Amino acid sequence: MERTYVMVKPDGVQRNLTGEIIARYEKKGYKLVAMKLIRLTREIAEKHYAEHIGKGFFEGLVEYITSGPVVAMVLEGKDVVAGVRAMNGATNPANAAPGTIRGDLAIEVGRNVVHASDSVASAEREIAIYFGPEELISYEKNVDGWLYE
Ligand code: IDP
Ligand code: MG
Repeated sequence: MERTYVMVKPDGVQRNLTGEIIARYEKKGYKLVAMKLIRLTREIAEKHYAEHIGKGFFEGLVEYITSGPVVAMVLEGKDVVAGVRAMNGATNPANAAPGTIRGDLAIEVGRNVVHASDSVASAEREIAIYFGPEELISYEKNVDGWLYE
């Protein structure tokens, strides 16, 4: 089953949106297989956002993402990478559709409350940054038969 890396960013934690954001994924049917509250160091932030090093917004992004604790998690489900990206909405909340997390809960691109991996390859890379294999819990849920044929 596919997995993705998701993170409630510091603004989401500070604005007490952690529960609401996780609840949306849970209600959809995605399964939490790992979760923890952490504070990113600059080193981890640079690793996570390596593709953006050198861009104009990079320093602001590092300041933002290291400014307070984040809730890091791994979600599992069929096509979960694309599914969570769709639920999160466009990177800039100004362009994010109502009904999406960013469309409903955020205003500016530099405060867009949530992160999710953009591909299966990114998910594997990002999960490995934040979690050891022993922290990923595979388990059955009785609801699985009501979610998948
Ligand atoms: P994503 O989070 O939707 O994958 P990316 O393009 O990978 O979007 O950018 C990573 C993060 O960097 C965004 O979520 C946002 O917080 C921040 N960011 C991206 N573009 C800008 C910008 O133009 N100004 C300020 N922050 C930006
Ligand atoms: Mg990205």
